Amino acid sequence: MRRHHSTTPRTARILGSLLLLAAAGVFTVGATTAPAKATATPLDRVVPAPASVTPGGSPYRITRDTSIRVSGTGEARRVGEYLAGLLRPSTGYPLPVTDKGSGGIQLRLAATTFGAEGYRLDSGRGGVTITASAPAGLFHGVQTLRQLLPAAVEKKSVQPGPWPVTGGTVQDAPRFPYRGAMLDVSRHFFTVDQVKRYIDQLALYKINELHLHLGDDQGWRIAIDSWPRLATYGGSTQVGGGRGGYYTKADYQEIVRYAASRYLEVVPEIDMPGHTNAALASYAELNCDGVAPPLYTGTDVGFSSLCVPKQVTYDFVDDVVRELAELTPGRYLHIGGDEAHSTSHADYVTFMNRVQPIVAKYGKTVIGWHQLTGATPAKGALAQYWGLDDTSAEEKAQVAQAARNGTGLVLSPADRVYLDMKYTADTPLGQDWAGLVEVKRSYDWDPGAYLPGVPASAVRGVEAPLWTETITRSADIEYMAFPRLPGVAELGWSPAATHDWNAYRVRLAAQGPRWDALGMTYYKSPQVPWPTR
Ligand code: NGO
Repeated sequence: MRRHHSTTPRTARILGSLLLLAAAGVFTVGATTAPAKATATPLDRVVPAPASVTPGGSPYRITRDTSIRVSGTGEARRVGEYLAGLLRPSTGYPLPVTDKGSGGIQLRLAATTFGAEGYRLDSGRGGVTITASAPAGLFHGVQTLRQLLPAAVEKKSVQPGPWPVTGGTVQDAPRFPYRGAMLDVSRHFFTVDQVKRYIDQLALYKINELHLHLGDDQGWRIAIDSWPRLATYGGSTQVGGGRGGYYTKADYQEIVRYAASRYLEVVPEIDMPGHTNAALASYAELNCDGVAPPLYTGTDVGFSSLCVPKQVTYDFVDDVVRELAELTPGRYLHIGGDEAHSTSHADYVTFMNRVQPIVAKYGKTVIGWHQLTGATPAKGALAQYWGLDDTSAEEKAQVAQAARNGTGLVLSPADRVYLDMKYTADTPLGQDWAGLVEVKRSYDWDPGAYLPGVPASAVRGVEAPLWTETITRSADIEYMAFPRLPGVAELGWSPAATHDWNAYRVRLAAQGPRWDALGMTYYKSPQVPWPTR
């Protein structure tokens, strides 16, 4: 029997869970009581919630004899190697990746109806099979398998096991195609390794877009050969006056390559025409008065603007966009466009009318913050909404009108999903201009129905931005992103019918031991029933 897990009667679910526990040889009563021993995780205790879950049959147990079997393209094999790399340190098993034999863990590419990112996971006594149309689907299925294994699987040293996977079927595909996270590497610089660490954490929740905010008043972070001082001078500091830094082209390509290996597309952003002090400081000719301002290490916004009437501005933009597009296999190039308070409205419109075709000329699709809808968004452009629940009706109507005219939307409401907002007044990091955002608040809204007058088809997805005025270390990134980021990932991935805070908080709580095993920092929100040891 196949049933949608959100509509599964509670009694049937509890009974199913008891049977699973009994099958695993554990006699703990109650489906929501975390068993003390490593036992099979219920198939629906996964974040983001799978589209459909059908428990049943015997569990599979990963043992010393398990092989990882791959079919199809070289990419499927790479996903198999990635899975082996996850499982070998903690299981201590050899887990060879092979295209021979049957049983074990099988990654199968085959024609399916669940799209490029969907997958089916079948688990039974003989093995676990993940089937998908494309490697991205296999990769997402692997993340589900990972969460079905005990949290200790994430450790880097050999653990006792056992390593059971509950029997049954998960069939899954995303609700929205765009499920993003943004990292502001301008206010504080983060190294390639720090970005990779975050990418790995995002991949666990099936995030598929990594938006990098590469330029702002406080720092320019990407080498541009035709304007070298952008990086060497414009990148030489950060908020608070530290050393800053920038990515060489090789560094940046390494990030792009690593993200692709985790099925994330990198969306580079150069914020324009405002938020450009680092560029203006690097080249005097970009300023209307021809005078370069000093570097800036504060946190004010809205004071800088490229010089809209000067031709050199567009020569500059053309060079930057061309070089960035060359480094970008992804579809999008984000041009910012927020808080252009030092640019007149007429100049803003002129600027966007000249810059958007440059992005198109180099084969990329424009994304802009939603203020772009106050100009004329190019055909196919996406607008990223970062207003609040109580943003004015006029501003929301302007965004909705653009959406009705064909502009796609990515939703990042600041008082819901800005990861730099404090959880509570006591949160030591972050800001509170958009309010305090506890875990429930960031999860408990519906992207499909959030903005009035927006056709459902215009909503391409969600993104959780992390601005870094107060964030300097990986531990800070993690503390602000976890546990809110998985909720945003779930809003982007899971069917609306699965949305249920009370069920979600239990699934979220089960992630805590995994983050502990991974050595991650996170906020132990009192809204989440974290397991006690
Ligand atoms: C705003 C502003 C950023 C800040 C951020 C801090 C947008 C799109 N522009 O969001 O420059 O860093 O708030 O929360």
